[in-house]
Amino acid sequence: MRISRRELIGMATLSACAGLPSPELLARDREQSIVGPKPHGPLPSPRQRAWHELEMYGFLHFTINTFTDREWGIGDEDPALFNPTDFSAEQIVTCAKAGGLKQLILTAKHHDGFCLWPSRYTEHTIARSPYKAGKGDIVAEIAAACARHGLKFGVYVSPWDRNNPEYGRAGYVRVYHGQLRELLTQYGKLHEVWFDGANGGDGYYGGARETRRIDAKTYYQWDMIRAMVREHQPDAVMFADAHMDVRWVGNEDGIAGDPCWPTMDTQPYTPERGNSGVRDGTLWNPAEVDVSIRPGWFWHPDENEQVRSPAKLMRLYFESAGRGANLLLNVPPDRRGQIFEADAISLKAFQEVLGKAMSDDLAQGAEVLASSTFGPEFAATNVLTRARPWAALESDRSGAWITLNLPKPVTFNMVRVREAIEYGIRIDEFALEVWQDERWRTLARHRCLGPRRLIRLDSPATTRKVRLRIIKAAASPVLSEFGLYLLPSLLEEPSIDRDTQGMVSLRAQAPGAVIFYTLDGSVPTSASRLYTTPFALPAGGTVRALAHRRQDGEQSAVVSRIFDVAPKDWRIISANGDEPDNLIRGGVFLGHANTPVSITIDLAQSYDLKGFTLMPAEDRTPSSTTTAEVGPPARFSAWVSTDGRTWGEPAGSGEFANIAVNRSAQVVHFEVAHPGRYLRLLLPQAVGDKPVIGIGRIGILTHQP
Ligand code: FUL
Repeated sequence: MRISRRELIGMATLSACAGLPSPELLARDREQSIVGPKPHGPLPSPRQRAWHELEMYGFLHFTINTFTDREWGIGDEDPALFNPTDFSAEQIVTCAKAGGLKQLILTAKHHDGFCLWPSRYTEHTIARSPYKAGKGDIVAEIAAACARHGLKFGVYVSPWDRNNPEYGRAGYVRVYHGQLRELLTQYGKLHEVWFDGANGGDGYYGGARETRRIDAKTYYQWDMIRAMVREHQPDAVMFADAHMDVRWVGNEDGIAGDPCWPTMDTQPYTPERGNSGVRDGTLWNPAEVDVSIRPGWFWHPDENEQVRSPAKLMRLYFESAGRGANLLLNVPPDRRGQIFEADAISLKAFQEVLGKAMSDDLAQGAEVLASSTFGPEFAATNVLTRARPWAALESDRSGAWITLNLPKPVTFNMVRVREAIEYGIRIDEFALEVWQDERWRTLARHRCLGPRRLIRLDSPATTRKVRLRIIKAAASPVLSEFGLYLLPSLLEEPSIDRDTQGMVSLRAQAPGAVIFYTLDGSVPTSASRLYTTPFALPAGGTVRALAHRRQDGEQSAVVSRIFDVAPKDWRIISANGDEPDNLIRGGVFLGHANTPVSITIDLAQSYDLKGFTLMPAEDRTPSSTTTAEVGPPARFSAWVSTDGRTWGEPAGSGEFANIAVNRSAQVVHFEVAHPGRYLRLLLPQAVGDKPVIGIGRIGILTHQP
């Protein structure tokens, strides 16, 4: 069974394996800082500073999984399956660039072990695929296209290898180091090396088909890996859950904490601490937010209508990059080997709106006043010119302020402020204020200003004076940027929900918007049916909807949801755990401790069952139990019966890939449809061997495909 990234972190502090930055390194960084206020706390290395400037970049999840419709390959896949029909690194990189992505990280090797380059250390590579008759090298093609278009390039190279017969033994570590060296030396400059935390578990392992456990802290010899990366790619940051250059933000939903401190301490990593960072931590270890533009990491045809809209991408951007983290957005190539149209269009539209706003800094031309300045080189106007920062006197800490006095009233709805991080994280808490009706009005108040803070207002503010007031600080403020922008409005699409009785309700996300929808699969327009009240859809179907604002005629993207049969008349016949009805209603079902969960459901009538869906528990911290004890199920077996007594052979069995981290529904397709009225699921154990299995709602698949 897989030990997920979460469990791995719980078991071991990666500081020991990754190695902490040495005191010499920290001292050198300090020396490099220019004259001015004394730096405070840990400081970023030069490579980390360069990384912070990237702000937003892309992930390319592409491998055999793209062709097998899986999220995790087992490792037994035939390399012949890798056969993109029209691969185009040019198309991929130009789409990414049009979407504002400044770097691309490619899954050179995912957990199934298949290498997208002809590695000499294994036969399980692209050299044995039909792509370019075995002469292809996707890593080289993407690297070259990135270089052509001025994007930085990085590689994801999974430590866990479910194909390699030696995995778990010393032999594989040599293979892994060799593969890494090939990537570090053959493809030009790398700017990021991504080490996933999923380590060990079930796999093919050269035919052994068994479970192999490793001690992630010691097995891969992280000290050697670190030295190798530094030797060959000194400018590359290393990503790992904790204590490398860049930390994991703790979820795959695209959300950084507020605050999200770029510092950490040496305590064992937990996703919660990864999400918020540690204010007085001694390490500069900023968060990277990895999230996919679709529910899965790899391209799946049945997710083509679930691509995040420009408005949703904008929300993601503010909740990640806007809180000082970097956004790593996955745009997975499809089976042609290109970015799918819907993904490319959405990404581009998002970037166009953002780019348009950012091209006009409304603060330019302002007179800038401040509570104090450290000296002429640190003048307050530097927050507009940005060659050097503004610094207050060292005695001017809490209570310090900086004001933009605008020559004429300005209307804005977005503010961008940054601390000059080479001086450390100094500001604990700040407020943004505007001068209106002869007084200062507070628009926002946050902890941590940090490497980047983007404030998005619900509605635009018009004023001649904008002030940033430091409420609490560990050292005098040193700011590199203070800008005002007007982000064009982006109407968010409505949400579509269905209750257990099969009643569908649509909800607009913005006030004053109306909703139009269709049920026949066609694209809705403002001439489609107007939504007024919930409607019944118990047998399932496709709902497509958009929001429309009558005042300005603005329209949202179209959102689609495909529903299968609603659990209206279902009955849980048996389920060994608490709150069995939550399996139908949603919420959390907790199995009995240290016992496989067995669930039998009466579906009230017979269907041609093509598969089932299972939601990971929505609330993972029910009051009676802690997350340390509850985990989602790692595997399943499923049976279908016509009478609820005879069950025969399982209709399907397998693993729930990446369930420990991914919160979207697991979708399981049976190889062939099974007619029946009763569904039984057996869930033998939770990921990470946690004692209690926790799950949410269960659904069935009866529609095509
Ligand atoms: C996870 C992996 O297990 C997923 O497959 C994906 O690569 C994601 C970025 O990291 O932990």
